[in-house]
Amino acid sequence: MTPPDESPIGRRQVLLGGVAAAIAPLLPPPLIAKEMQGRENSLWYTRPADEWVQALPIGNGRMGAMVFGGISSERLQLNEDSFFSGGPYNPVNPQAREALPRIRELVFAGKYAEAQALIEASVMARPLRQMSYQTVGDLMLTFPGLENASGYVRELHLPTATADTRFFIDSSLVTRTAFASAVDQVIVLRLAASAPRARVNVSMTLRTPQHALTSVENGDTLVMAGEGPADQGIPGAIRFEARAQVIAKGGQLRASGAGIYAQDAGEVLVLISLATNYLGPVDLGADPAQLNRDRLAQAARFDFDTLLKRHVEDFKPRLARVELDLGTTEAAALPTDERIRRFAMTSDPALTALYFQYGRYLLLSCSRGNSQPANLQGLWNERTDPPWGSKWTININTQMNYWPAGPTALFECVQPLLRMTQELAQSGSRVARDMYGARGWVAHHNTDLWRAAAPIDGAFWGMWQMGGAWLSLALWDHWDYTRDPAFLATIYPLLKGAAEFFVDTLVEHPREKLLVTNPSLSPENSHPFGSSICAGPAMDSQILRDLFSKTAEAAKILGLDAGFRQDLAGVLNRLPKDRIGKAGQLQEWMDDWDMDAPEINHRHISHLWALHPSDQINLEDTPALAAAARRTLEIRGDESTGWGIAWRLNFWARLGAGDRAFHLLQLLLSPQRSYPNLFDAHPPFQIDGNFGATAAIAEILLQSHRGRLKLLPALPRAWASGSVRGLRARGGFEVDLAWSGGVLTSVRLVSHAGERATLLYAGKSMPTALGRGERQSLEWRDGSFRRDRT
Ligand code: FUC
Repeated sequence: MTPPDESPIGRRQVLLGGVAAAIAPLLPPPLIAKEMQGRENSLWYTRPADEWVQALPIGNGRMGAMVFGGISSERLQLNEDSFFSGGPYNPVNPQAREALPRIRELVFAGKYAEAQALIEASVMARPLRQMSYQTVGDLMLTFPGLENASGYVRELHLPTATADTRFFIDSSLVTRTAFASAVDQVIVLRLAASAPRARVNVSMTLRTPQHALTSVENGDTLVMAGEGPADQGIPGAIRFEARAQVIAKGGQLRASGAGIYAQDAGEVLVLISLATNYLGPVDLGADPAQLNRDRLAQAARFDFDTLLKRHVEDFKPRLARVELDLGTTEAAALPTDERIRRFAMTSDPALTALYFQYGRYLLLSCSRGNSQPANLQGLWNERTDPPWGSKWTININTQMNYWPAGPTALFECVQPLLRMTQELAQSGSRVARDMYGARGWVAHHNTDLWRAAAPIDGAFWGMWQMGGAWLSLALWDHWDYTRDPAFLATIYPLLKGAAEFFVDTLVEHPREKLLVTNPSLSPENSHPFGSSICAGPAMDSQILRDLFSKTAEAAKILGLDAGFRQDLAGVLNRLPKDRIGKAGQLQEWMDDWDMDAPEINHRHISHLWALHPSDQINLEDTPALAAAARRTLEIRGDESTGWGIAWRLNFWARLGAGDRAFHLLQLLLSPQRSYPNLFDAHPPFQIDGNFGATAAIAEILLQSHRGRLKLLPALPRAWASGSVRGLRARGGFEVDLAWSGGVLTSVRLVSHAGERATLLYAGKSMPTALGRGERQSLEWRDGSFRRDRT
């Protein structure tokens, strides 16, 4: 699988050396295949990007760029993830507290539309909408005289996280390489050309739709400084700066107006730094110009090769923690956009493996260190008014973004999610106190850079209190993969505060005498009575079951809060259980309304939360509920938005239905649902589908719950033979699997936490009791697990 020399330069020489490369566009597909060997881990194309969703994303967690790969012009669309509209604000609606008792009465009396109207009038956040993520702008380059290119290829090589553009002008090879370095905190762009021309002529400018000024400093640095926009009546408080330093080997640099022109340079290196004044939700004390100056001064000490080497050494081992081989076919030799077009009609298992690694690449590129967590578009957004504000929707989307982190060993990506949840717990405690008169903290269905936590958009969507609870459980799940005691101690206050809010606000259902949320809703779905507003939807009780039990478990492990554990046990017993309705389905609401709901194929399937991401419903322990979940999935249908399909994929994997999961993968990996750059289309673009499907591919191969490690639990027939190395299982396990002819052949296990587990495959089980750091290899032969003979 590994090409001889993985540096972009080395691969370029292998791939494009000689005359064959120059005539690559003229070659028939089999010869192109030969030409493209070593591209297994690349997205690549034979044309520049015309549109944003064809451009290739690079990112270092905090800064990102979309690389268009043009010939006579190039565009790098730039993002910095703390650039949002507005500024610090408090969205609390103080009327809520007084209105809530009446709203609860209306809900229990079945007057849902009236309840919704009262929520609209007295509970919704002020302002009603949140702030949105902004583009910084573009670095624009024009190359006079570059015409009649041949042998054009642009490529995103995942292991090295580099975007390369290469083509010939006459017999001179023009190369452009871009990457976003996390170690050196700069975006690097190198422009070069080989003999006989071997000269680079380029003019460069920065442009933006924002309110900003552009200038040139020292004759070699483009500077663009400005302010973020006001939004919903909240003044713009972000100050941002983009700085691009041009370092030319030979030739001349000339500045004119707000542009820099490099003439007859042997090579041009552009170092880009982006920064804002944002330090935290209420701290705007950073100096973006100083940050940029310092970072550029640091980075400019290194030449291109050193910057690249430092970047690759940082990125490559992280991506390499997991390897997936699902086999390869001729289709793998085609450009990526062509493979997407054919995926449903041809066998191309390698595209699934590429999609999987791309999902991991994207998460590593948009969520690391001090960055913001992956937002609705990860890190990449070219607009000032992106769909849904490109913020954090926490009734599924943000949590889905982090589903691959545990199973595919991207632990560092969780750090920004932890920080956001900690900040939300602060702002959410004000919402809990001032709107509900409750302890703890609460966040509704969205948040933004300012960590707004009150209900937004309208009662129909926003009146749902489980966002913070679900985020806390996502962090618990991360602990479950790593079993790091320090991490558990860090997240315990979040779990506890989330649980306290519900201990204080759950109310007794007058008919059922059970404790329920009220007012609430089953995310974004209307019940038959003209509203989404209800009491105790199934999802809420499911989330609360996990929240209370995991909080109690964490307290027990940490030896804390014995009294609170008692309180939790008391409320846990009084939550409504999951119910099976008249169509054999799992009920979405306390009453059996599902079959009369107006949108029976709704994209959200919130009440299957217990099946995934939770394990409350599973094939082994709750077969009747699992059958009801299956019935619900049949009724809802397969067609949905990108993330809707990705969630369905995970559900079917949990139900052990590999071929059905594969069918959903075919729906997702089609031109309707995946753009040429493999971004998930939820028109326009939303990254959760990428991440949800990446997690589902892992889920098809390995599931881990309650000490059970299920090997190949949902293997589709289309993946007859293959192997995976480095997947993670809950309990701190690392798992390698190989299979052939649809049957497991071997499993290797490393225990990082010394937990016990039982391996399950084809109806057989095998207990393991490895100590911390111990390994075990087993073969599967003649229908049984056997000790490896090697
Ligand atoms: C939820 C979904 C929409 C979209 C938005 C960002 O509201 O229902 O489909 O994903 O989040």
